[in-house]
Order: sequence, then structure tokens, then C-alpha cells
Amino acid sequence: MPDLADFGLIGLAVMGENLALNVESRGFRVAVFNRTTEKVDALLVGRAAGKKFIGCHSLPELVGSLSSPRKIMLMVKAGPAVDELIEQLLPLLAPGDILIDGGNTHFADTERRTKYVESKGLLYIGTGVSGGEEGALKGPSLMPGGSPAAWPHVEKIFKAIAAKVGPKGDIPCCEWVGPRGAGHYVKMIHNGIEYGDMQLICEAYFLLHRCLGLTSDALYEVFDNWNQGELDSYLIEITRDIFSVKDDQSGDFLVDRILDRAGAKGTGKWMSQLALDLGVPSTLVTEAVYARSMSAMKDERVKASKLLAGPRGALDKGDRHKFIEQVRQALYASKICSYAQGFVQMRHAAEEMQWPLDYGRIALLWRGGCIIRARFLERIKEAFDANPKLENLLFAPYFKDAVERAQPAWRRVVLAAVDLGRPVPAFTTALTYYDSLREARLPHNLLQAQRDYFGAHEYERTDKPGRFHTDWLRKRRGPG
Ligand code: 2AM
Repeated sequence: MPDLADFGLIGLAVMGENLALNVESRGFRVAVFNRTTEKVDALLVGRAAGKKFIGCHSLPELVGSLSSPRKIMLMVKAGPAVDELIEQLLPLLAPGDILIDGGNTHFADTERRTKYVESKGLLYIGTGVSGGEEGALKGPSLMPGGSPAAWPHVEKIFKAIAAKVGPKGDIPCCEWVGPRGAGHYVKMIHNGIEYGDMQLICEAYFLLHRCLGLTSDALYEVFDNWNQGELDSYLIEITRDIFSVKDDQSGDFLVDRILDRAGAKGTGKWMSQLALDLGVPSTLVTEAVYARSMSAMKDERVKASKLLAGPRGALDKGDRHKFIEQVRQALYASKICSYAQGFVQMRHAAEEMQWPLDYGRIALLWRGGCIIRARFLERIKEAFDANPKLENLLFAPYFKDAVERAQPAWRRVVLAAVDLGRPVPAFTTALTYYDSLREARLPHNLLQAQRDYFGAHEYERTDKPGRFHTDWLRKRRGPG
């Protein structure tokens, strides 16, 4: 039956609609459904007019218009809507059919749903989709995980719609990530790294703007310059562009008119919560989430700015070029620590969840399409190619050398910020991470003594194996 569709898509909000148009544009016939069916009709007479679309007004109609095995992608609000749709679809589908969730889903839900859908004889994919509205339409980064048997059936379509990179522009930013929730976990790490990158860029801006007095015109030049070198990335590029946009009404630079109160949709928080659960220090994403929380406390900050004393310094303009270069280096070194933390968290999660992840290939998935796309991701791939068991990116020669080179400038910038009373939580926590990692002996010998003193938690010794308890009260020096 030549008229059956190759791919079904449910949920025609902006991301879903753009993704459906993307699939169709690569030569596939697409069947679409949306709960509010007016959206289906609007799409069919609008952007999809004259294209290979089948508009459906019910789930049975959608299922009936798909070739076998059916591939149905859900682009609906993450959470109960996905479970509801799975329940409605299961009785309509046949063994071997494939359900795909492309939403911003918590990985644990995808773990559970993969097992559930497989228990019903069907296949399931939870895929990260990054790149926003434009990425969805022109080529996102795709991070699919779930039932391995589903992959050969969707690989062609997924790779066709994904962003392409490489010298010939033919390498798709899409590879099978791993079983069950692995794809959504990797997408969450991507988003957490994005939080860190954005916070680091904001701290660089803050220092240059507030301490050095650079205006948007000058900041445009600085970011344009940074984008030519090792910081070359989408986020640096759009930051540069932001500094060129004026407010229509006032004629001022628009960024200066924007309220400094940030929102968040929650994936950064998930990464931070899961890092705590795993016991791994993903401090950059955590500081980035807290920094957004601080930003949201606008009223308290305005009050405190009049109440609490402290330096509010500026830098000597004479050192301008030197300071700009120091901030660039601090940003690069901090960014490396942030990615190191993200990959460490992924490795620990993969061990716990028993996902065989290929970290080099994951880095390549982020080279195009997505928000953190950057030149330096190739270096991460090379580091994992050289040592697939790499414990920390900072141990790879390229990153070790880069951070060592940037280190004097990085320390100067953190010192300057502390001195001038300007908060740079991500720069600071990155440096603390680096210094903690370098410390073969931390002060937690004392902490273990404290825990044993008040709670008999026992301690280990440096000179012999076993667990020990001391009666600290009896042995301590008496008062006076
Ligand atoms: P709607 O247009 O009918 O609201 C983003 O919210 C997308 O998810 C929209 O396409 C929305 O459909 C869809 N959506 C949200 N909750 C849903 C549910 N419980 N069942 C089906 N679609 C849902």
C-alpha cells in the first residue's frame, strides 16, 4: 500500500511540528495527530500543504495509516501525558511496533517505560532531541536509547533528520546511545553542561561589564574574537550577537533592559540531584542552578544591596587587554572542568545502570545541532579514543596542558573577583574542583575523627587495614 506513512508523530507544539516537517523534508511520508485536532487541520492547510503528510483525527486513524513496524514518536509534554498515550496506543499496536518519546523526559521514566513496553511485546525508544525549534526543523542532535532491536528500524530516518558535521558535512549527530534510559540521561548531561557553559559566559560578561566597564559594543568585539579561537562555540556566537541588538523603543542595547531574573525548566536540577544520589561532585551545574535561584531573588538582592557592606570595586582600565585575556583563559579552564564533571557523572551512572556507553561517540553527538556545540568536543573524542577508560578528562594530555596553561590567569581572575566583591560561583567552584582533585590528602581525616567522636562511625587508617573506633572522650585532654 503505497499511501501508508513511514513515520507517525503525536503532539504538534512547535518542536513536534518542526520535527514532523524535518522528517517529511528528507523524503518520508509522515502521519500526524494532536489531541486538539484543530492543530492537525491547521498544519495540513498551512506549513504542510502540498507535502507528504497524513492528518489524523484519532489514534486508531494514526495507527491505521502507518506501515509496519509502526514507528510513532511522541512529542508531548513530559510526564503523565506520555504514560496516558502509551496506555491508549498499546491495544492498537502490534508486536514489534516502536514507540518513541522525544520529550524532555526524566531518564528514570524512560527506564521504566522501556521495560513496560517491551513486556507487552513492543519496542521503545527514549531520545534526547537538542537544538531548540530551529534544530528540530533543520537538524537536531539526537541521543536515542531504549530497546536495541528498535534501532535498525529508525536509524535511517533519525540519521536523515539529524544535524550533519565533519569536513564533508555528512556525519550525522545521531548514534545509538545505549539501553533503556541512557539516551535521556545523556541528554540531561548535555543540558547540565549547557547550564554550566551559560553561567560561565555570564560570569565573564559580569566581570568585563561591571569591573572593566565594557559596553555592548566592546563586548561584541571581545566575544567575536573569542569565537575565533579555542572557545569557538554556538553559545559564544549567540552571546556575541546579543551584544549587537538594540531595543526598538529606547535605542539602548536590549541586553541592558532585560530583568536579571532567570527561569529554569528543571533538567539542570535533575543532573544536580542525580549527582548527589551518585555521590559525584558535579559542582558546576549545581552552582549554575543556584545562581539562577539567586537571580530569581531580585527583591532580597535589591534590599541587601543597600544593607550589606562590601567592596564594589572596578578595575584599573590600564590593564584592560590583559584582564580580558585572563577572563578568556579562566572561562576555558572552567569549561574544561565542567565537561570533566559531566563525563565523570555519566560514567558513574553508566556503571550503576549497566549501560555500555561510548563516551567519545557521545561527545561527537554534540558537535552539531545542539546548544553546546563547539569545536573542542573533537578533543574530547580524541581523549576517549586514546583511552576509552579515561577516568577524568583532566587526565588527558590535551586538557591537562590547556588547564595548566590557563591556570595563572584563572587564579588571577578569581582573586580579582573576590577582591572586588563580585560573585563568580562557577569560575570559583571550577577552580576548587581542580584544586581538590590535585590534593592527595584532604582534611577529611579530621572529619572522620569528628564523626567517630560523636557518632562512633569508625575510621580507616593510613598505616593498616580495618575499621577503628576510639573513645575520644576518655583520651582527650581534660579541661584546663
Ligand atoms: P494539545 O495541543 O492538545 O494541548 C505540548 O503541550 C504538546 O503536548 C501539545 O501538542 C499538547 O496537545 C500535547 N499534550 C499535552 N498533554 C497531552 C495529553 N495528556 N495527551 C495528548 N497530548 C498531550
